[in-house]
Amino acid sequence: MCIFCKIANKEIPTKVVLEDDDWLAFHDTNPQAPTHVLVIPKRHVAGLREATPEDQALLGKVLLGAQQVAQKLGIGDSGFRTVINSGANAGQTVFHLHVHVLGGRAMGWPPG
Ligand code: D5M
Repeated sequence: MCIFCKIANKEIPTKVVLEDDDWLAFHDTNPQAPTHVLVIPKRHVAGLREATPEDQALLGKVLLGAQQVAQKLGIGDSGFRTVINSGANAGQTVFHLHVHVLGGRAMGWPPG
């Protein structure tokens, strides 16, 4: 079982921010901003490249979960960044779909 499936199943402890039946949000252990949370579907989807039309509703729920996280942690007004790394070249290291929610500082563009 992949590491984020274990987190979703509560087999690995993590700092949960929010969750519902379909998704879980938890603090990233290697934060790249003052606020850095990951939102994952509880059902395993390897990444955005592997998502199918059957995952459409789930993807929407995960994105709205990211919105809720930003509101709860107080970065909704100042602004926040959402990132999905897809594939090794983009920096994906965990092959269970996750949305990074980053905030609490000004962001540069383009990303590195
Ligand atoms: O992002 C994968 C992210 O997952 C990276 O920022 C570290 C984080 N990570 C890895 N293991 C854990 C655990 N156990 N808890 C919380 N966060 C974790 P990627 O886009 O794949 O590079």
